Amino acid sequence: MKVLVLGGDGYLGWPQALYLSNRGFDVAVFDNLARRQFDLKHGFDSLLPIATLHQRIDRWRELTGKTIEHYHGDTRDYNALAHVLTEFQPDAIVHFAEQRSAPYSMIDREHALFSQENNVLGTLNLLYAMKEFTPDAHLVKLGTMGEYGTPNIEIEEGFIEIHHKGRSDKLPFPKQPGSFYHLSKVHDSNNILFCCKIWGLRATDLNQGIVYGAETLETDMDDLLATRFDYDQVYGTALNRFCVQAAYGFPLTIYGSGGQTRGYINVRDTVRCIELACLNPAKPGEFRVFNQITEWFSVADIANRVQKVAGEMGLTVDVDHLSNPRVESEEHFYSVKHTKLVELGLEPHLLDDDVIAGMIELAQHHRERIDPRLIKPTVNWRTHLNIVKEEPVFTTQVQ
Ligand code: NAD
Ligand code: USQ
Repeated sequence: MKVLVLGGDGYLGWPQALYLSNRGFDVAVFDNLARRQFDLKHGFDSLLPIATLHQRIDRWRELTGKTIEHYHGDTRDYNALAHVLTEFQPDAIVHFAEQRSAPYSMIDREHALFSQENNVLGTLNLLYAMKEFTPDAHLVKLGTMGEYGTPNIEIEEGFIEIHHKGRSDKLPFPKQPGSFYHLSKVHDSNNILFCCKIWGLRATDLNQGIVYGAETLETDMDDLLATRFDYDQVYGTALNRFCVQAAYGFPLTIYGSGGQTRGYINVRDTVRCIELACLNPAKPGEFRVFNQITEWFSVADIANRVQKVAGEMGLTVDVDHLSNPRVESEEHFYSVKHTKLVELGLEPHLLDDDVIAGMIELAQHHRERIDPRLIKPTVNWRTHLNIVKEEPVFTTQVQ
């Protein structure tokens, strides 16, 4: 099977490309390197040093004899998509290539516009390119659990049976996203569903939870194969950030009360989920949704567990409750149906103390690379609508 990984230089795209290549898939990656540009512009950096995409691919070939094709391009560039689809002729297209940070999308008007333009128009462009050049390919699209928000009922896997005034229908589950980034994923989902309906495209929308960890079988083979690991306030996600904070001795940054509950998944399970989606494609015209999480925790639960494990490792870690820079429920019901990937064969790696200890050890190993200026949140959900900015709402300095 030929799999094209869009966003194949990113945190998840790179280990995905390695994982599939290692299992005999014919893999190509497509990326515009925008994520690396963001770091260069703002002085951010991955905790783990990452090799260039060329170095990574060369090292993989030296170690395994396997080739990963590389295309430099932007999903908003129709010619670039036309080129890769006609030349590589993928059976499956795994689409990671989006601006994926909620805080980034809430910096100000320009960043909100960029997030939606990059994500929504890039994906719409891809849908047109698929229709024209590879109408039988299977789109495996990375969505997010945050599309659903935190409703006061169990979250179904994409669709919900509604009974209303004596009639019934199965409809897309209501969406209540919490940032312009999360909204971009909702818009993508609607566009993909529509294109499956009108053109007979086949698609799987993976509503993925927060990913943690940096190590897979393949990335562990060599330092040059490492994937990025973000801990900063814009791209770093909760558990990854807390492990780095613990290793550095920074108080764990809980936003608000910490009752915010989210679905989580280990990066080792992410790569398997996507393999399962590729191996079991949607039918022509079908739009499927899988909830790609393995368990859920509140932010406070996660912080307490990191504090406990760090304590057992001899580290003294405080927990801080910061004024919440986001607008979100801090106490709410949360329950998610997530059986479809398990039915296809997923055997989850759940979060245990050894996993947390391993992440803290990784951060300790790279402690000299941790920049404490990048940890405190400075993007605030409430200030992005200021038309006249009296002071920058985004700065990499700790306030
Ligand atoms: P990432 O930022 O590390 O990787 C995204 C990659 O896509 C980057 O290499 C970037 O350069 C590239 N890219 C962005 N826009 C592009 C464009 N227009 N054209 C070509 N390339 C482009 O992000 P990630 O953490 O690997 O996330 C990958 C996907 O998974 C995203 O769609 C994200 O929304 C989704 N997701 C991530 C998480 C998580 O916890 N990391 C959780 C749920 C869903
Ligand atoms: N949070 C803290 N302290 C921190 C960082 C985050 O309390 O230092 C809280 C946030 O307020 C939020 C929760 O932790 O309530 C999750 O935040 P996050 O930054 O870990 O994750 P989020 O912004 O939701 O985004 C991440 C990825 C995104 C993906 C999403 C999956 O960046 O690409 O779509 O997780 S989900 O959350 O299921 O929508």
